[in-house]
Parts: sequence; structure tokens; C-alpha cells
Amino acid sequence: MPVTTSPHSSAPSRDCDSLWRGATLVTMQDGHYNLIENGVIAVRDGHILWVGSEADCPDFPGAVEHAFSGGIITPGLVDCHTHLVFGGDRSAEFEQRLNGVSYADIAAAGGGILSTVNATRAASEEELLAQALFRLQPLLAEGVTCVEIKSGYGLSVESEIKMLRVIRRLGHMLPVEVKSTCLAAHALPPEFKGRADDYIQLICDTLLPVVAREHLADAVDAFCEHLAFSPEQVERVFTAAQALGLPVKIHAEQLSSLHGSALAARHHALSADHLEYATDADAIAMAASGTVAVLLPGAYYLLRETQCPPVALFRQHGVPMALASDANPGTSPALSLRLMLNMGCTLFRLTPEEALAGVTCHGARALGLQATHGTLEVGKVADFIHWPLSRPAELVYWLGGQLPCTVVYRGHSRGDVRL
Ligand code: DI6
Ligand code: FE
Repeated sequence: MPVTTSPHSSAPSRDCDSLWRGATLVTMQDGHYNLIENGVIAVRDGHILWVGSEADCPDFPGAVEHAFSGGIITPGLVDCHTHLVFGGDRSAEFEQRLNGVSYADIAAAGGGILSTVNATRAASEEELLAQALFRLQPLLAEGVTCVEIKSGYGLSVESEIKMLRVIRRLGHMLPVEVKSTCLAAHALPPEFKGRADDYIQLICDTLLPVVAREHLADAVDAFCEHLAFSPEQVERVFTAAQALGLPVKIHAEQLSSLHGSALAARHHALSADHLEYATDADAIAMAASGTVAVLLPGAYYLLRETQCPPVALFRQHGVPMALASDANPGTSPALSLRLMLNMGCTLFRLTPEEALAGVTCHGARALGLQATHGTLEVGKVADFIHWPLSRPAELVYWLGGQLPCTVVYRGHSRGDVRL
């Protein structure tokens, strides 16, 4: 914990609220560590007013001083792909899979996503909220200051809206920036069996207009896969979303290659996620549109996949890579983004610098927040974390456990904010 000194009560009108000093800044500007040893961050009105080294620091009279003795300060962590709101859990299926039943077979037998759909439909808004709070708190405790949460387990107008309302309420209850994504095109609801196009029409004509009118989502996502929706169906959802002014994202190339990621790039998607089976042409299309590749090592790990996303192609073509938890009941019951940092390196061969960029600046870009989040730069929101660590790679290196850290959210230590 930093030592805090109060300013004089007779301080003139302040041009700076607080100063944070005594640690190495890992600014993550342009996706690189960009270290500033013995750095200072000045904060005003929840934003970064000044950042630089102690030697260059101007006088900020009246500011509250927070002095660390060493360690590093990173931007607040961004988990840009989660499904944290859902009813029930799927630990029984986890057990089935370990007894040899495949994910596709479980889904075909009405399990998988659909079992969570039943539990989510049956749950009240209050129950969903309480369960999501339980899952969100561990993420926040390890330095997540911005999280995206998807709907997609309601699969009816009423239940999708229920999920989206819970997501919005979480953002108002906790000191974390919550971005809401409508993933109604996640799976085919049982009552639409054999009528996938009719379900797509319901999403486009009925659900999305309500979602847009009530500001319930910041983006629209779709699962493009043989066991979900075809590229043509996904494109109908994208066209409807964009007509309502909502940006799009995609779950693509997770289990097979349908070129959903290239389709998403043609629609200037914020991100394409999973991407184990993405091709050279997909990567080229994503690079051209600035679509972020969101890598999800938790699902790869839990499904015991063997095909890695083409990290070398993304590097070669300059596709920004984000890393996220994909926290969901079926394929990634992950409640630690720090663990994903390690798995991104160990399983996908990211460098620690790339992994950290994936949960800071590129994670922010995957949410369209690159102007306000993800780096320690003047003008950005003052979300940052102090870690008592020697160097940024140490954050990626430790496996599990809870590292002590000081979380600053919108310029205030979370210790001062009620969780
Ligand atoms: N891909 C995933 O990994 C999750 N959704 C998706 O489209 C899985 C969701 C689940 O199994 O509940
Ligand atoms: Fe997902």
C-alpha cells in the first residue's frame, strides 16, 4: 500500500487531484512495455493529467501524494471477452468430457450451451446478478478495471433483454467499466429447431431494435460455426446491427474454418475471437480493417484442442492480438485473467510483452476503447494497478495465487471504493 500524504487545507484550486510515484511505469503505449523508471502519474478528474519520470515532473501544488517504494504500475487490465452472466454451472459436463464425450456430441444431445440456456431462462434477474457478482469479484481483485460481458444464454427476446439488463446493472454496482455485448446469435434456441433463419429474423427485426433503443448493448456478436450459425446468417445479424449504429464482433474459426473472421473484417468488426483455424487470407483481411484478434487460451485448454491460433501470421500481418478469459460455464470457467496471460505465452507462444498488450491496449481496442483505456498516457482514464513486482514479465510468470496489488480506478484507489 502506498503512503498517503494530505495536501494543505488552504491549497488553491487544484489543477491536479493526486500524484502516484515511486514505481516503474509500464505504459504499454503502442503495445510495448515502454518503461519509465521512477515514474509519476498525475491525475485530475479521473483522467491522467501528466505521466513521466520523477526528474521531469512539474510541481503540482495541492495534490494528494501516493508514494510507492518500488514495484511496477501497469494500465488497468481489460478482459475483453467474457460470458459472466449465466444460470447454473456445467461441472457435470466437464466430468462427461473427461470421460470421453466430445463438446460437439454434448451440444448435439441438447447439453452444452442449451443446458445453460435452460438455467438462465429459469433464473430471475436478481439470481443472475448475484451469481455474476460472485464470478466478477475474483477478476476485479486481480486488477481488471474493464470487462466485456455478453448475453447469449437467453436466446429469446425476453431472456436476452433480462441478461443485458443484468450486465448493465453490474456496471453500475461495481468499480469496473462494463461493456455489454448482445450475443443472441450464440446458439439455436430449441423452439426454433430446423428454423435457424427464422431465429435470425427475430434477432434482426425484433430484438436488436429494442436493444438499440434501450441502450442495452455496446456491440453485437455472433457465433459462426457449423454447430451455431453460417456466415450468411451472421452477415444478416451484422447488417441489422450496423443499421442501428451498433459495432460488431464475431466468434469465428474456433472449431473449423468458415472464414467468419474475414467476413467480420469486411464489416469493420471490432474483433474476431478464438481463431484457431484462421488462415492467411483471414489475417490479411483483419489487418486491413484493424480488427483485433482476440485469443482465448482458456477454451483451447479446456477443450484440449491441439490447433493453435496462427500467432505468427497475426504478427506478420500486423493484426493486434488481445487475450481474454472467455469466462463461460462450458468451455472456459476461468476466473483469472492473470492465468490467461501465462497460458497465452505457454500454449500460444506469445511473448510476455504481447500477452500484457493483449490485456491492456489491444484488449481496449477490441472494445473500441483505444482512445480512453489500455495505456498510461495523458488524457486516458486513470485506471492503473501497482504490483510489488520486479518487472512486467513477472506478472505473466506466476501461475495462479492472488498477488497483492493496489487498484486505482478512475483516479481512486479501490480500497477507497466499496466493492
Ligand atoms: N464459444 C465458446 O467458447 C463459448 N461460446 C462460444 O461461442 C462456449 C459457451 C458455452 O459452451 O457455454
Ligand atoms: Fe466466447
